[in-house]
Amino acid sequence: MNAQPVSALLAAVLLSPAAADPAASPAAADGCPSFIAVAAPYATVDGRPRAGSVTLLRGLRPAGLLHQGAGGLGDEPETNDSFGSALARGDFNGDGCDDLAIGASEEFHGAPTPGADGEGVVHLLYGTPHGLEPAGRIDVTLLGRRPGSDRFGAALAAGDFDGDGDDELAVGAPGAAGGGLVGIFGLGGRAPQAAGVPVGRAARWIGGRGEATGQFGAALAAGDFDGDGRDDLAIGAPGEGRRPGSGTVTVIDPVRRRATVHTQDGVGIPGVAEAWDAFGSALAAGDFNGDGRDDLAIGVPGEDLSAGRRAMEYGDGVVDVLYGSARGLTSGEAWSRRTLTGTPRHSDRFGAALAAGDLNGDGYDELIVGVPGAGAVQVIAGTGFGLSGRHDALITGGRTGGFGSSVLAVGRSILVGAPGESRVTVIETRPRKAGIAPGRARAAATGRPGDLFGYAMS
Ligand SMILES: [Ca+2]
Ligand SMILES: [Ca+2]
Ligand SMILES: [Ca+2]
Ligand SMILES: [Ca+2]
Repeated sequence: MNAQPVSALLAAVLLSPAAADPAASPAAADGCPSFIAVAAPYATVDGRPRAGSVTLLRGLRPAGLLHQGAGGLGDEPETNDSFGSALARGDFNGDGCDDLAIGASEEFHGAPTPGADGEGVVHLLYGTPHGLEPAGRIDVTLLGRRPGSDRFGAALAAGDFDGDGDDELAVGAPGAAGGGLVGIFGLGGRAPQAAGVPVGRAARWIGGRGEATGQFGAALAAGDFDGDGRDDLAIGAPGEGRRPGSGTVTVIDPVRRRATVHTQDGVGIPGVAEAWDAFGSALAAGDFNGDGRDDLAIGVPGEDLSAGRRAMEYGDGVVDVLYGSARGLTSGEAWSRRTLTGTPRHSDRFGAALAAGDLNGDGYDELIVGVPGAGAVQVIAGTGFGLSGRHDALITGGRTGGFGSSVLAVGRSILVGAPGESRVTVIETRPRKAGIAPGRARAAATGRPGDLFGYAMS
């Protein structure tokens, strides 16, 4: 999801149970209970506002609550920690059970610096037959850096970058000095809690020029774009670019040390890089045309299409999609509410959140696009020819609360977060020849007002 600073208040998590729906849970390895994690980074914990908590759902029913200072997680819940700033699910220790990484991007290791962005920490939990168990913490010192206003843990992604069968963890620190930094943990059979590999503009093999407000690492997505059997990492830097805030996406192979920088001015990408487009503020990888290589969807929520007041915080929004090939990500296309159902408005922020998943089971991933300014989600069908605009579905969920600020595909259902109202809705889908038709919608879980329940999901 996008990294816009969250603003709100108070309160511990209050959960409303929902009906069991085992079909909507991801498959678990034998003996490991499956789970979905929902973050509430502004939840009050032990009287500390914005300390943050993460709710575990089983069968889409609340089944556990995680926060700092309990259950062996370590640390203490402190005001403004924002535990749950990002989530990633992966098998980090290679035992076949899904594990969970939780960012707390505003954590300070010592006394907080008033008004400054946090240093950040990431908590690891390993999946076991008894549920998730704490597996340590990682921070920027494991990249050989001293902590600063890094916001380490503002974005997370899991992927098997070295191809050895277990997942590595990529951690974004978009506030790190030099315009942002990404750390990759667990490469080459190392434990994810050991020293990681820093990836930033200062590295010669990455190239490009670091910009103080570039936000390199504000969004991350892992996918095998060239089909060589190892995942690649897409790194969004929505504040970088030729114009202020136009945005860049850098796709890297951290093992071979290769990098390609994409912008809206690049070959294969429609559109022109303009100020405040925020290209790369959301990313999702999926195989939209079923050729065995992952494709990359890039959110450009600040893109202008309609007449309307131009400002940093607004945009009609487009999503650029680059298709994978043996040479990596090459040809592209653009999607917007001009080419899909709906009419663009300057406050839509189409593409502020993205997810991919094969909702109808035909072998082609669908692309799920959050449109939080319109309180909507759009689903574009995957086909053998790629995404198809003739088969899109528009799902609306109310104009308030930011419905569509976060999205997640779970089996044949879609989870949609409305963090402004601390609400997560599950939308069932019905398969069509291409793509889906929306079915029943119901509340999956809710949190207390102001705790931003649903800000991130995994
Ligand atoms: Ca595991
Ligand atoms: Ca690996
Ligand atoms: Ca690859
Ligand atoms: Ca499909």
